[in-house]
Amino acid sequence: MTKAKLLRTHMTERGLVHIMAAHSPLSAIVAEEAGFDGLWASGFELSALYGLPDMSLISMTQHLDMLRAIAGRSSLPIVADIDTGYGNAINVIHAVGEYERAGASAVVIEDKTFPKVTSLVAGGRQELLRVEEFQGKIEAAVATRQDPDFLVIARTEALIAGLGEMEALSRGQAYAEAGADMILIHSKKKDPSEIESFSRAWKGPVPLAIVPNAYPDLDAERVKALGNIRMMIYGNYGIRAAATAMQETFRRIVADGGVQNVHRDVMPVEDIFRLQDRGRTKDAEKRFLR
Ligand code: SPV
Ligand code: MG
Repeated sequence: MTKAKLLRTHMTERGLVHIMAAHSPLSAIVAEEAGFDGLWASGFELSALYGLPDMSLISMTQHLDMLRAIAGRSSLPIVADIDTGYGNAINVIHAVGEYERAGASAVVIEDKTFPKVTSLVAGGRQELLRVEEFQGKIEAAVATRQDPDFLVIARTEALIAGLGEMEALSRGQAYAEAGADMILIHSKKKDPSEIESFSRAWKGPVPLAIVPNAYPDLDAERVKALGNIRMMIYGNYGIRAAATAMQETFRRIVADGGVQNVHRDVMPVEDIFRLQDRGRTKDAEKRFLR
């Protein structure tokens, strides 16, 4: 069974899948060990890793390199965040081919203009494409995939752009008609009311995906009660957790004048060896180094 088929099966059987953001193979391995159903190859996380804002500054090649490296070290299905698809429908055709070959099981394409501005930043410039143009991009993605189980997920930023629920619903419907397998509805409201209202009003033919970054109170139990959300993406928690841990540890080392205290609170290096799959190279050394 392909990973894409597995992801679809899990959504059907479990009702809801939990997808963790990753910005590196190490974060992906940690997510897999924690028990997530899949990985989100996040544009925000990779941008932050480079110390850059999430504004189409990271190239497709950089993102693909990350995804390929993750696919080589994790057995989880990967949902690729390809932003706007790197341009028009022609760019989408190229991107979908590359991402599927690199090991992605799904792509999420958002209906903003290229270059985009990250969704959650206050006062961000949020411009949406014409519906017909974005439908063309979805149709191009669907026509390009090789594996029929590879998911094409259309993300509408209508709520992010302040265009209201009616616009978000009609865009979602139009994208489903263009062949999207799911609609990702995003919101930057600090409470889940917009998402709950959209989800109740959604009568489209495909299920929904959400990214509860701005509205953390919407947990899995509440999501399941809404009925039509099948995917929860924890969009920036990998990089935020990593940055929190590094900030605290680095400050303590400076304050303490050494690592004499923090060493007890960070992962032992033996655990890093395990995450690096050191055992495999050890075996290979024994077998092949003469
Ligand atoms: C990402 O993780 O890159 C996302 C989610 O797209 S968000 O940053 O909340 O828009
Ligand atoms: Mg993104």
